[in-house]
Amino acid sequence: MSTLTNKTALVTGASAGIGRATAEALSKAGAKVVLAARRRDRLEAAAAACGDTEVVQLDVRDAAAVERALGARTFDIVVANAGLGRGVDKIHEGDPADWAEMLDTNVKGLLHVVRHTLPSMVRAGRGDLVVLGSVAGRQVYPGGNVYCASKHAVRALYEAMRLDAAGKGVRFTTVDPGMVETEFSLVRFRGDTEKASDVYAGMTPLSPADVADAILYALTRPAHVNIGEIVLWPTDQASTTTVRRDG
Ligand code: NDP
Ligand code: 8X3
Repeated sequence: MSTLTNKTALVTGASAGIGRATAEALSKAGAKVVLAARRRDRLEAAAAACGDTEVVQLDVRDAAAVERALGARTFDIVVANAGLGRGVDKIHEGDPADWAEMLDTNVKGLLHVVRHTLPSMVRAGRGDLVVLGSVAGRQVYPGGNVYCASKHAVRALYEAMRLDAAGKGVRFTTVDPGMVETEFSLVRFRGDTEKASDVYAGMTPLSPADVADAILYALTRPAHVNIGEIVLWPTDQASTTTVRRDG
C-alpha cells in the first residue's frame, strides 16, 4: 500500500459530509489537501481538523470562478465530490429551477473541475481522478428522476474519461454509495430536519468516514492497479427502494 505523502489533493464539496471526511482521511494519509466549496467558514472549520491544507472558496457551477480559484495549481489527486439533490417531486410536478441546480452542479460542475484539472495529469502521465457517483447512477427510484439522471451522467462521464485518457497513466475511479447520513437530505428537503431525519429512521446508514475509507483504499493501491468502480451499500439497504427498518 502506498501512502499519500508528497501528493497534493483537491477535494470539492469539502465543507461537509463525504467531502469533509475525505479531506480528513487524505490529510491523515499524508497528502496536502486543498478543500473547495462555497461556504468559507465551513471550509475553515473542516481544514482545522486536517494538517497541511488550503481552503479555496468556489462554486463549481461557474466555470470562470473555478478557473480563477484554482489558477495554475496542479493536483496529483482530484476528488470531484460536490453535489446535491433537490426535492423528490414526481417529474410532472417538478420545479425546473431544481432540475437546473442539480444538473448545473452534479454534471456541469463536475465537467468544469475535470476540464481544469485533468490536462496537467495527462501531461504528467499520472494522477487520480475520483468522482462521487451514487447508487442513483445505477438505479432510479420514484421521485429521483433528475437527481438519478445527473448521477447516471456522472457514471457515463467516468466511463468516457477512462476511454479518452486511456494510456495516459491517469487512474479513474467512481465511488457509488447508497444512503450516507450527511447534510444531503437536509439540502434535498431545504432545511426540513424532520423529513431529512426520516430518510434514515430505523436503519443504519453509511457514515461519511465509511465512504472516505473506500476512496482512500482506491488511492493507496500500487500505481499499476486502478480500482475502477466501488459500490457501497448500508447493510440495511438492498436497492434504492428496498431498505430494512426497525418497527
Ligand atoms: P453534503 O450536503 O453533506 O455535502 C455536499 C458538499 O457539496 C458540501 O460541501 C457543499 O458545500 C458542496 N457543494 C454543493 N454545491 C456546490 C457548488 N455549487 N459548488 C461547490 N460546492 C458545492 O452531501 P454529501 O456529502 O452526502 O454529498 C457529497 C456527494 O456524494 C454528492 O455528489 C452526492 O450526490 C453524493 N452522494 C451522496 C449520498 C448520500 O446518501 N449522502 C449517496 C451517494 C452519493 P457548500 O454548500 O459549502 O458549497
Ligand atoms: C444519494 C443517495 O439513494 O438518496 O445519492 O439517491 S439516494
